[in-house]
Amino acid sequence: MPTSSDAASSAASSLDSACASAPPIVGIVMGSSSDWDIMKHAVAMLTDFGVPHEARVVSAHRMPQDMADYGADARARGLRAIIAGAGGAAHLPGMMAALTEVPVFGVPVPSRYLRGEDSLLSIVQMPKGVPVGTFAIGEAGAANAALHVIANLATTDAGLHAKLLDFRRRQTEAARAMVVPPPS
Ligand code: RP5
Repeated sequence: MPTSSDAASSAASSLDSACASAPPIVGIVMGSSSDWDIMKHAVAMLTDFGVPHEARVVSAHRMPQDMADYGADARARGLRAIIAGAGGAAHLPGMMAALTEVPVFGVPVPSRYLRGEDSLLSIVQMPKGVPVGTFAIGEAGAANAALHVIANLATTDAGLHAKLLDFRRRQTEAARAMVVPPPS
């Protein structure tokens, strides 16, 4: 079974044609290209499931107008979810959530000095009224944000639901095949 890191390593080049040519329904934004090593795991998951998406750098503090424009246009462009990753004083997910009614899911990116605990608290502690669904720090958070979006889309998409069931089945089989101690 291909692993998510296999998929992630080829994420940039493996957008399948259906995914690449269809209008995106999921937007992935991140505060810097330095966030890509984490956020590529969300891209890889959406690519594997054939969910049309786009990925862009939209820095909250360095590109505030671009961020505002992205949020303002998101719903009209057909986006049904936005996955926003940022590190440090991670304003992007919360600001994006303030700018659109499209649901926003935040991924705390590990930071140099506080290992992403700053990113996590910045994203998760939204005041009441403007929610950001917040995921784990790092790679698992990015992959799970995508899986969460996929699960939501699958509630009204039978084909995507079948793919999600298959993903879960393969994951279960892989876990059942595990032995301890693990082979070196
Ligand atoms: C945040 O600052 C980004 O999301 C990134 O995690 C962090 C560092 O950005 P760079 O200095 O690497 O561009 O805005």
